[in-house]
Amino acid sequence: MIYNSFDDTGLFRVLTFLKTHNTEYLSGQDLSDVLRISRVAVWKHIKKIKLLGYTVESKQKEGYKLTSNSDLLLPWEIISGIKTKTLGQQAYYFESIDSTQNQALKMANDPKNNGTIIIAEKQTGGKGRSGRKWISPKGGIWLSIILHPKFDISITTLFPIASSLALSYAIEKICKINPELKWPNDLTIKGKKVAGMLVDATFESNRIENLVLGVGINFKIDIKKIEKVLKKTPNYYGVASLNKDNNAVALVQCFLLELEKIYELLNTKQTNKIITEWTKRSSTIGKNVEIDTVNGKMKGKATKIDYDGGLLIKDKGKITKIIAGDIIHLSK
Ligand code: BT5
Repeated sequence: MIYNSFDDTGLFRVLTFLKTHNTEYLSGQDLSDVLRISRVAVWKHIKKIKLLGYTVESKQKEGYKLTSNSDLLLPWEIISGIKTKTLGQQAYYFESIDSTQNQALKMANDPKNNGTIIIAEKQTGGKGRSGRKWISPKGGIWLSIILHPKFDISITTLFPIASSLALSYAIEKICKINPELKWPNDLTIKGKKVAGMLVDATFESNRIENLVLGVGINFKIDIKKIEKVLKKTPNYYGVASLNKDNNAVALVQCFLLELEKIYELLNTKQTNKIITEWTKRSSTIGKNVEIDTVNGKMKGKATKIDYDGGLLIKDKGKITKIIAGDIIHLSK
């Protein structure tokens, strides 16, 4: 099933009415009269609203009352009260999809979709970087964001780094956990991966036409189950989950707001702040690392990130800049 944040469906109208009258019981007949839908339709919508995780109490002869909200990242919940100007102002939610990234890529060119987000409860073909797989069961936050950026093509590689910083701000604020940032764009807790990012960019002559940012957050997932499946996969180094009684909607809203602020810094060329703040939270800088690049493996000490997010590695006095690749943290 697919839901969006803008169609005025019967289900949405019933839910909104229940929400705005949640101190009283509303009879099926009243709902049917006010919303001009049949009583059978009212009953069907209430059944679905319950399946979506809302608690609706029903009392014989009195009717229905909404007593608690859903934990799901439903599009109308995301956009309600969100403080962003563009990001997440339009949202789509899939109960199941192959990959939110694939879906977003299909929609990315349309100017109307700048800032649109695609969220899924679970993905059957979640994608990592370089053709790898991303395990995405129910309980995680799997989303893609479409962007039509103004910033220069030369800092495209800084964008995923900036996005991981935005997510760490949001996790700090909402979950009261301080994740670390592993180059290029992973978030970790105690050295294990709690979130990953993926960027697909489309270029037109010398400008970025659109970017699709895919974000996978292990919000409330069974770590052991996933670790078993992943043990032998490339770039695996353990799985962490936020696993607390946090509010997923609040986390996504906060992330979108932080991302919008950081995106504005990129658009106005204020990249120093991004680099400084990323470095403060980085578990990579200062470590001896091994890097797997397209040109083979190399070792060295990670000294800093450059203006475009490239990692500077020092080995026997020689500095090499790595733009893309996977790193393994060795000792300090
Ligand atoms: C990433 O790739 O970290 C990018 C992950 C992006 C996922 C989001 S979910 C929403 C959107 N739609 C998509 O289809 N994708 C994006 P990479 O750095 O290549 O890491 C992939 C590696 O991480 C795998 O080879 C596994 O070893 C490991 N892995 C897979 N699933 C994981 C999970 N849920 N938690 C931790 N590690 C995982």
